[in-house]
Amino acid sequence: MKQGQAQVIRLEEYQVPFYEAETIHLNVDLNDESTIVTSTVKYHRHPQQPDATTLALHGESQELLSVKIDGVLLDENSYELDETHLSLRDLPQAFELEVQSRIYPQKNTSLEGLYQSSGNYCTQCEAEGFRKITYFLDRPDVMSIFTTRMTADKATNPVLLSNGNCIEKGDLDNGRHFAVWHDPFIKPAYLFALVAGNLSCVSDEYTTMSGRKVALEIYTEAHNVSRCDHAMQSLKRAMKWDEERFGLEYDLDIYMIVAVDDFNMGAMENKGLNVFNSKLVFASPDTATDVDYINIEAVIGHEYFHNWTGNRVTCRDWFQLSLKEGLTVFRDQEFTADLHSRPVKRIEDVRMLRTHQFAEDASPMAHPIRPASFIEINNFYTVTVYEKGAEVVRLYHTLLGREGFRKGMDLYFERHDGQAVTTEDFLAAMADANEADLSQMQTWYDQAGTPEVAVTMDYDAANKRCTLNFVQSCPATPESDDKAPFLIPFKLSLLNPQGKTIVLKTDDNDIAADTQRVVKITEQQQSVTFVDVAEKPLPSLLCDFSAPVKYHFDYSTEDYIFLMQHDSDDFNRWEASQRLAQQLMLQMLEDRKAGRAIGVSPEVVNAYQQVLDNQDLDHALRAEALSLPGESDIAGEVAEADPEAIHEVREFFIRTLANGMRLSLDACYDSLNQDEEYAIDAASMGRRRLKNVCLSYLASIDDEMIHQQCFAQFENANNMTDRLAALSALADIDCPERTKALEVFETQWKDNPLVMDKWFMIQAGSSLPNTLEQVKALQSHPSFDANNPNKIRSLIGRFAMANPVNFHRADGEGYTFLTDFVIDLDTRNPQVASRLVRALAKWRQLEPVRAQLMKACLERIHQTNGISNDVFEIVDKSLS
Ligand code: B3K
Ligand code: ZN
Repeated sequence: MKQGQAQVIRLEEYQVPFYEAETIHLNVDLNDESTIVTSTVKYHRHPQQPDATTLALHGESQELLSVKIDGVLLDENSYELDETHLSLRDLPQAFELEVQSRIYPQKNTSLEGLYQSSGNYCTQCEAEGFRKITYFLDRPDVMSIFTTRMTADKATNPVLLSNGNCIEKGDLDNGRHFAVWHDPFIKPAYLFALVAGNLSCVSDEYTTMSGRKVALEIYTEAHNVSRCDHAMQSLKRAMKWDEERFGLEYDLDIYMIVAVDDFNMGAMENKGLNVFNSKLVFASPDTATDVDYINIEAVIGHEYFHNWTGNRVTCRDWFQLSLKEGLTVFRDQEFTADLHSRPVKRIEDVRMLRTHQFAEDASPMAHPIRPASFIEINNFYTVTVYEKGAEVVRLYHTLLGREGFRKGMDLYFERHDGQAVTTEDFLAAMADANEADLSQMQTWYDQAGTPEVAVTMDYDAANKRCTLNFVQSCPATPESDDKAPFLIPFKLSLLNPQGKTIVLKTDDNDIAADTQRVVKITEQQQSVTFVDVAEKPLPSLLCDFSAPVKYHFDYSTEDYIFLMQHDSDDFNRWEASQRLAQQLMLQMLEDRKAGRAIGVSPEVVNAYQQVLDNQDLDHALRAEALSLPGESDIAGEVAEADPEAIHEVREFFIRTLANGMRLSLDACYDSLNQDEEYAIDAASMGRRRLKNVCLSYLASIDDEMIHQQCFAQFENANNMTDRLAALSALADIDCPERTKALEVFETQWKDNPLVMDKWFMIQAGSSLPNTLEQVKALQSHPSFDANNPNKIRSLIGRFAMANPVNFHRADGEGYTFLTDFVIDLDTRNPQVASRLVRALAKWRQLEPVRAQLMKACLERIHQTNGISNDVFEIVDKSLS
């Protein structure tokens, strides 16, 4: 049904709205069967639309009860109503519109608009969920003052929350009560939120830099209050950090966070009333891993930082999504880097960008960080808009320096506070504040694809000159084949044969002389020459990953080993370990295909062992260097990928390293496997990380003693990080300890849904051959819930997105399973279905037999009657 209807929305067709909404009063009457929403809005004609007399309000999934203009009831002939709009005509310059409608939150399985989670009411309005609550101009450039009155049964819904401040509350007849909330800041409808239910509150307080007291409140179901401390402390750290780093202070008297179990994504930055997926709020050492702790802090920070980058200054339209998301991700990355280990954070972010965003850029879903068109905006909350968007923001920071960047941010807020703006406005603020010409930055917003830079080096020994030549290109992507050159800040250094970085000078008077240099590549081809280079150096390229590009340089194995040992840039030392592993595994794949024997040289084993043994390097960085590129990273580098071959080669490489480093692995594991009190600081997390990397290497060796060692760690651990690491090592081994550990875990945690997510995830990610059958069986487990996004992501998502060897089973059963699941889920929750179906999108990168099987599944979905716009868009783009 949708195929014919799917409408493409284009950036170039943007028009200012005909009318603006000054104020909106919502009256929400929550009842067991249904909810009656009355919205009263003061509209006036937009100054740039002097001739407008019509207004098409967005609205869907509701029963319209009445429409009044300036108090006069309209009859059905005076407006038009269809599935998505309420259209009014013959309108005056200004008027008050009252619309009443009925909605059914209890039946809302899409988790968009007003819905229920564990019996409590909550909302999700971004991007276009408000239109499922009432008829309104649901677009981000329409900003209004919101006042919300809620009425509900007091016994079942003692807590009634909305944005801003509570200005009135009281009891009503029949056991009901009411509350009125008023938000003094103008905002678009996507930032509206309402929560009602039986929730407990954890409260605290923060005093801002100007001395104002802000009440901090986290709302959860009663049994989780003891797990909110980390979230609360994280919030306070975020508030302080934003004051110190960006001079930004919180603006309301209260900041609330509500944790819910059913949520389509991570969290939502509604003004003064964030709604969070409970997995990003609750933490205790026995239930949350180190990664969970860090993620909670980062996401609490991210949503808090949106108060300025997103809420105070918002997006003109949804094409500008990266304006708020890329910038806010950049801010949360910096928050984590400032509070913990900067190099480790950078490594993790780059790993994530490469694995997921580079893959997206190479897929049929490739889009610029500011897309030019979409069918369903929910499909564009992507790693490109978020993570590549953050990298583009980081480019300004690299080009302008910390102070220049801050000047740009200050000007951006000075100019645009209270406005809905575009990425051009951000670029202009950065440029104007620094009197810099940044016009070429626009290319990053308009062109998709991962730029590639081919680097060569010429060394002129006679004149001691070293020239680096750069040639940039960018593969064709759906929006264009012919790309203009990007502005690429390419940070580099040169290592002399003793492994020391040399001072870089382009001529004798070079005042910028330093051991690292940011070369601004602006042309398709460009060179830079350094003088006084006494001996032929080895370049260390793209230090700190200074731009989201791929580069090629003809490094040998020995070069990488040299860089692993000597590079003074933490990031690039890690990078060398990754590129070496990648290069070797790609070679092994070719050897295997050609029927040649595969092997790993003692020099290579030794290089990784030296990293492991290097006491001068902190534990986390050693762990990162030993964590090799994943199977999907390798798949992204080959044509006609064969997931089975990739899996075998990678396992072989790890096993060979493990056997070769056995003594060091044992020694390192033993030295780190000490009884220590659990703490969430960078040093303790680093120790656990390295210990568990050692354990996972050891587990690749088929040895009964090691199975017992894993089980011992599983049993004795005093925290979830160690326990889960042991369980996940066992998950890939067919041994009695595996079965026992899974049983013990299930018995202990069957009543904790967030911990059970981990139990599902571990099994869905197993490389053992019967995993698909296990996943199917687990769908009937009492803890599984096919309507809960966390459960779906843990079991089905993990299997389809992060278990290549089993998802890509040669018989195609993995694809069939996912396809059936997606078609069924789409009828209830299109957003989550549309995330899952992306697993099929990269069919063209697979070897022909699997590619055809995947394509057939996509075609089956494409032909299914009634699929949502969400799923249709992904499937259609994947096939075209
Ligand atoms: N802004 C929300 C994401 C909304 C997703 C809507 N499909 C969370 C965030 O990025 O902070
Ligand atoms: Zn965000």
